[in-house]
Amino acid sequence: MVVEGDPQPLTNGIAANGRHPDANSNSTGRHVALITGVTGQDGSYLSELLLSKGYRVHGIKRRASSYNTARVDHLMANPNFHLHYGDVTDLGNLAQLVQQIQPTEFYNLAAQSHVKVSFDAPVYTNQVDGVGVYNCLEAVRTNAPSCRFYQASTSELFGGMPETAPQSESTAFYPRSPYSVGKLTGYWAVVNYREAYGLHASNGVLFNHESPRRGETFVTRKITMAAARIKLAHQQQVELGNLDAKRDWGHARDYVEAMWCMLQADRPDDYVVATGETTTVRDFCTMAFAAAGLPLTWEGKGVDEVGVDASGAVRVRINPKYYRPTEVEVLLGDASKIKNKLGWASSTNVNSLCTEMVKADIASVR
Ligand code: NAP
Ligand code: F7E
Repeated sequence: MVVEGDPQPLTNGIAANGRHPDANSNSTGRHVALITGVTGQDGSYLSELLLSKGYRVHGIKRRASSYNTARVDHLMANPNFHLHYGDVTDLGNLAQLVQQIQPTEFYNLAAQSHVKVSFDAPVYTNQVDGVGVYNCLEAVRTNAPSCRFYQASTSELFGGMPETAPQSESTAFYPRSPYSVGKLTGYWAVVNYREAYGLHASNGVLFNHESPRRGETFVTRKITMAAARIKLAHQQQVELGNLDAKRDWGHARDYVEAMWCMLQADRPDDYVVATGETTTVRDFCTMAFAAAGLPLTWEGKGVDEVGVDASGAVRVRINPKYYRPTEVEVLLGDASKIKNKLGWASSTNVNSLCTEMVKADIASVR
């Protein structure tokens, strides 16, 4: 598979009349998905899942100065996998792609997804995570109104005040970062397009989900990479922020199945997706270092707290630069609705998730 605009021949299948052969899929019954954020963690797992179900998968990737397709490189040779350049801030581009491809399912996974970074780039984050959702919805509404729509909403919407846990579809929203304020716009845009235009549009309110493909600056991956590198003597220690934050961590591979389930339902709706178990950052660290064969003990308090290994070496330290201006303290999801209505449940616990990530990171240390 080659991306349009690359110096190689064009193989994204858009014909001279501007229509992709998939534009006839609605009449032939073939499932055709268009995924934004295809190069991200979830985009890669979702592409694998849909290809395994016989879908034709089209992904939108941003132009970058170096290749950014590492997570989907293994899919490039699949004739049912196509990439197109685009950006969710560009309505014209999205509208043209939807018009040409006529997808039967649209998954909007694109986002500036880092909460801490959103405090540094609040306006940009809202352009992508808020206005970008409107662009996707408008592209679908005006060019393929029977296409089903999935929006990557987030547990960050809840704000994580300890008294609100466990959080479910009926928990009030209290966004605590520019990221979650942007995602709040996206969430309500989806509800509004469903009610105003009858679009089959659903929000997946997903709690944190991780994998060996997780971005390196999210806390789980930062920890599993550090444990692997310290084990193999490539690094001495790691600096973290708030060790007391609690997260409900599931596996991305399980969570993309929940996305798909939502679009197979007769009626669109909004669903919490979570494991129902919450773990502190500190305990995740303990788990990861144990999986690397480096059991940790914790000493000191506050910014002076350290994680020490059996030889007495300090392996984890606090650096307040990783604290956030406003923190989301406790996320713990109640996923009863999706279990009861769609039969989805998480199948990976945090310990197996963490062990899988550490093993993968040990295998890839060079
Ligand atoms: P990720 O790994 O950060 O991937 C984000 C994707 O969006 C990447 O492919 C990125 O492209 C793309 N992107 C960023 N800005 C874009 C733009 N302006 N136009 C088009 N594409 C753009 O995130 P993820 O963990 O897979 O999460 C997927 C979605 O779920 C995101 O919307 C995230 O906010 C949401 N979410 C994630 C979690 C979680 O725990 N993982 C939980 C709840 C919700 P590049 O590869 O070029 O950067
Ligand atoms: O932080 C704390 C940090 O950056 C988790 C995104 O996918 O999930 C993700 O957002 C916790 C926070 O994820 C470090 O303060 C401590 O309390 O891994 P994270 P996140 O902010 O929960 C939600 C559901 C999304 O929607 C987002 O897109 O860990 N923490 N020390 C740290 N976090 C980071 N990144 N780095 C540290 O050194």
